Amino acid sequence: MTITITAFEKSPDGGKGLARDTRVRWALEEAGQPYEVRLVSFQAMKEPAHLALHPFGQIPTYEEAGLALFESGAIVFHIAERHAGLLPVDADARARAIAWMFAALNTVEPPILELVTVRILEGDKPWAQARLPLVAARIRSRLDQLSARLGDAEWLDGGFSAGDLLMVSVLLRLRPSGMLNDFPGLAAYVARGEARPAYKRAYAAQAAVAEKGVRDSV
Ligand SMILES: N[C@@H](CCC(=O)N[C@@H](CS)C(=O)NCC(=O)O)C(=O)O
Repeated sequence: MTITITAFEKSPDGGKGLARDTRVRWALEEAGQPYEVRLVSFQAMKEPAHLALHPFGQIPTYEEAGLALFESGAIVFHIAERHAGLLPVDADARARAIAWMFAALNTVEPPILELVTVRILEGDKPWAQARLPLVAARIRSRLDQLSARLGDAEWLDGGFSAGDLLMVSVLLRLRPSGMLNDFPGLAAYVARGEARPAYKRAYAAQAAVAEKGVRDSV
């Protein structure tokens, strides 16, 4: 059954892997599942055909046989449920890994997204400079807590899981800010995620879209 996901035709990050199709690609690579990608423009994302797949007109989406999904967390969870390697078999360990998936998306990602919002979308507002340190402090607080929990462990709870996949994906969004450098344990954790062959394949695939875009435009 062919799996098709959607991704930006022209990612605003220029192929740095920060768009959320990368986490879905990564999960599919970890699970050893081939997939196809339909690239969509910003305009196409807001048109009825795409809105039928994604009510908020965003990427990524996931289609497989009669199933269509949106929300990167739900998609990664679906992949992890259907294929071995991303969730432990033991029921309690599996529940803890799922808790880390939610923690990544629900507790750690929101303040990181706020930083992106205040820097890029609200950067020209008169209050943006005053708001920045508040948002940064919220992120630091979360990173302190996460770093304390991770300690010297390789992954968040035993072996690598979908919880780590999402947490690393979320933390990667901080790279442009340089904030991760103040948390060497977390920086090393992120580097371990990036060193996984499945991540490298996912990263290369999304980067190739951006590179092709540049080649086609010259
Ligand atoms: N919570 C959603 C967020 C999806 C999202 O924000 N996608 C971005 C790309 S990473 C997007 O499509 N942005 C374009 C837009 O919102 O118009 C998820 O995790 O899938």
